[in-house]
Amino acid sequence: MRSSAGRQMMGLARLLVLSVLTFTLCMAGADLRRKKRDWEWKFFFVTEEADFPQKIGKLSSNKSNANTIYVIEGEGANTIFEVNQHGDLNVNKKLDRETKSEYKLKAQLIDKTTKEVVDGQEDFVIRVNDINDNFPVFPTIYKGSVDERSPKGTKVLTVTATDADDPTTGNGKVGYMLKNGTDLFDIDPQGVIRTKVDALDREKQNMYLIVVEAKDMPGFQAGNIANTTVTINVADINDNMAVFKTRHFTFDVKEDQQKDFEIGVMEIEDKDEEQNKDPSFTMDSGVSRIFEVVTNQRKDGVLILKEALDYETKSKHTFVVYMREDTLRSPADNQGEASRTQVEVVVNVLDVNEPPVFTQQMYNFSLREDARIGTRVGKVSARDPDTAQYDIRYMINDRNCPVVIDWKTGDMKLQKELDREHVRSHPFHVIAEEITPEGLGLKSHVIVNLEVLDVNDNRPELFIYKDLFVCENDRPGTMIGMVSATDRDDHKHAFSFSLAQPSANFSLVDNKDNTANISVLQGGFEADGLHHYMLMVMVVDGGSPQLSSNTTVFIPVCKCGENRESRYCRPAKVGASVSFHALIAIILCILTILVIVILIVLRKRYQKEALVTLGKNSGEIHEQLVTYDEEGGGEMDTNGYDVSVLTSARNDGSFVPIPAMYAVVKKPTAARGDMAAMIDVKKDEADHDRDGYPYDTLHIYGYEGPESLAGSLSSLETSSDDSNLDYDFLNDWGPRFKTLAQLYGVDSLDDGYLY
Ligand SMILES: *[C@@H]1O[C@H](CO)[C@@H](O)[C@H](O)[C@H]1NC(C)=O
Ligand SMILES: *[C@@H]1O[C@H](CO)[C@@H](O)[C@H](O)[C@H]1NC(C)=O
Ligand SMILES: *[C@@H]1O[C@H](CO)[C@@H](O)[C@H](O)[C@H]1NC(C)=O
Ligand SMILES: *[C@@H]1O[C@H](CO)[C@@H](O)[C@H](O)[C@H]1NC(C)=O
Ligand SMILES: *[C@@H]1O[C@H](CO)[C@@H](O)[C@H](O)[C@H]1NC(C)=O
Ligand SMILES: *[C@@H]1O[C@H](CO)[C@@H](O)[C@H](O)[C@H]1NC(C)=O
Ligand SMILES: CC(=O)N[C@H]1CO[C@H](CO)[C@@H](O)[C@@H]1O
Repeated sequence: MRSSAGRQMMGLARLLVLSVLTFTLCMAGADLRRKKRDWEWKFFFVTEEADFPQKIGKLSSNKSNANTIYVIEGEGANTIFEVNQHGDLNVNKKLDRETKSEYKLKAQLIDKTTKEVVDGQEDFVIRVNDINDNFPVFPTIYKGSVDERSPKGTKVLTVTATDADDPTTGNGKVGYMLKNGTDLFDIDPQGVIRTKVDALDREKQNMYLIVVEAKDMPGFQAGNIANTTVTINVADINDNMAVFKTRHFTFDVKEDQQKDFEIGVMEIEDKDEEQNKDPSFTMDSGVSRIFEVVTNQRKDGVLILKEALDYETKSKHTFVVYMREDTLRSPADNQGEASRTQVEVVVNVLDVNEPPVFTQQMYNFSLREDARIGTRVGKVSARDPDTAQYDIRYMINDRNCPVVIDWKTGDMKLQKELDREHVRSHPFHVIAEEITPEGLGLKSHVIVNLEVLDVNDNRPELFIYKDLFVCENDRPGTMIGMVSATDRDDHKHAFSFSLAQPSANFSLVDNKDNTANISVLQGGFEADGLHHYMLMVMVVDGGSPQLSSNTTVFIPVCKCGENRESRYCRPAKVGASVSFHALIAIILCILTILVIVILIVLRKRYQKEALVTLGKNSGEIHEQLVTYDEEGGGEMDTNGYDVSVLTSARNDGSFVPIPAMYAVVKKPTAARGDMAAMIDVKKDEADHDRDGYPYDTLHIYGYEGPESLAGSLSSLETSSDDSNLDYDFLNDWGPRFKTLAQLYGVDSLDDGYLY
């Protein structure tokens, strides 16, 4: 609270003076002393920070005597404040007004022995008197801002210091003073800082630090002091003229630069902050057609190309660019530099080798579709825009182009026949290339469009609305149908219709609107009679030269109902409905399908043969096990096998193959009575049977008969005698049965069972 002992002493001295002053004032208002009941009443005052114990007053009642005592209660009673028998009120502690400025208490007079209340309870107040023991405080750091060139007296900011001391006294009041910067700023008693001049210049100094002092007891020399440093920023306005950095700008630009090309930057100088730079640029009208100046982010001038330059036309552009600022506060700080707001600019155009230029952006030519090959189409022309003026050669790099070009002159001729009904226009590119000594000349190309003009070269085609037929009950004059025509040529159609051959049965009326009506001339048609009628209609198109076509219209005769709905018509002649071409097409189709089928079959066969030669290794071969449990049921089984047949076969020398489920083998016709022949036939059959069972299928040929060496196993005939057997025939069987023949030959073993 207090800074030093010296200061405390001074403060105390001041306090004393004040206390006395206050007290005197109180006494002067003598009627403050209240007479109530028997109390002799008083205000009590105590000074804060005063030494203790200290008597601050006396309670007194005229009822007090030796037997009575004073009793107090309330805020601070008997702790801070004590009363003795005589009513002397003492303070036992240092008090601080800023903590508590008033104590409310009550007093009573009590009989010492009986404890009876002698004089009733009464309130009284002890006030703490202020001394200047607190310093002013600036609660925050202050920052302010003011525009440069602001008029004198412009408010910048307000500072406020607080003082905890009693605000009703000088102790708690605060006065302000600037400690420095007083040449530029002022502060008033309320702490408002204002400008004192109108010449603040951000470009000279953009910030001021000013010390503000706050002191209590304003008006007195004494008092407690606090100070703070206030920051005052000077804000920018546009008060500096933008000027060009240099007096000349020179730029080089290639002549082939496109529109909107950025030629260069013309730097400016402006001390103002960016947002307060506001230059705009102008040029003489002749120049502003070619060039344009815009500002970039830094507010410099950027020279832009507005139109393509041409070195050959003008190789150097010299002009003046003017700059001004519309929002400038005048007079500008740098008024003296006004001459630097305009600048001379030189743009040098640099020569560039440019590709050839065609005389037109695009060429349109047209030819009649009947134009002959070699007809002149037209001419394109290009030139070298450079000073070198090289010759040009022309090319068309399109093999399908119907036009050839003379490489030297650019003349074009037709090289293919045209057909408007096929392609209406032929767009193509013509390339022009400079012929330079080095070879690689620059190229450019142009689009040429060749339009094909129409010639009436297509005959009209008859067009029949709906089915045309005539009814048996049609009356003369009945309209049986309408025809029209189409034409692929491109002219206004004006078809005319007539009958190429006069008809006794029908009439044709040209409707003159590209249609014609066909009507019955005389009735009496019979569906069972003539198959159909034929009408030859001639159509002439309105083109030039005029073309016509004759078309035969078939009109069948039908049995009809009431409203000409046909019920039954004689079928039209086949030849009439199916054209010769369609017939050919159908036959061709059938032929093609046939050939394909044959090819597939052949291929299958070939594959099968390949399989056989490949042998068993091929995974394609299906091994098929065929079980032949075709053992007859014996003599008992007269259902499954007709034993009589077997028997008869044996007896009459014929044999009957047993029917097998799987291998149905044809009966060899010419093998009667000759087993050797039969085996040969079977072998041969098996060898050449491509479509039959796989080669490893077991074939069993049931053969039971007189020729079988095994004879009959049947018990029907048990009379067979082994001695009858003659094996000589084995020799006739050829080399394959040689071994057998040796074994069972005449002069071999006597018992001849062959298993
Ligand atoms: C005390 O003073 C009051 C008036 O001042 C008076 O009426 C009263 O009688 C006095 N009491 C005594 C005991 O003197
Ligand atoms: C005022 O005094 C402060 C502290 O000494 C200093 O920083 C500031 O620049 C001074 N201001 C002026 C305007 O002289
Ligand atoms: C401002 O107050 C500080 C302490 O709060 C002191 O050091 C400084 O000297 C004072 N400046 C002036 C100009 O009174
Ligand atoms: C060529 O024809 C096109 C469209 O058919 C047209 O836009 C163009 O202007 C024509 N050019 C010339 C040079 O006639
Ligand atoms: C041809 O037939 C149409 C439709 O039936 C009819 O409107 C038109 O009048 C006929 N034209 C003539 C010339 O009779
Ligand atoms: C069509 O027939 C008419 C008359 O018979 C004949 O004069 C004409 O030349 C024929 N037209 C054609 C294209 O055959
Ligand atoms: C039904 C009918 O009138 N038929 C006639 C059609 O025209 C031929 C001659 O072109 C006549 O012979 C038919 O009698």
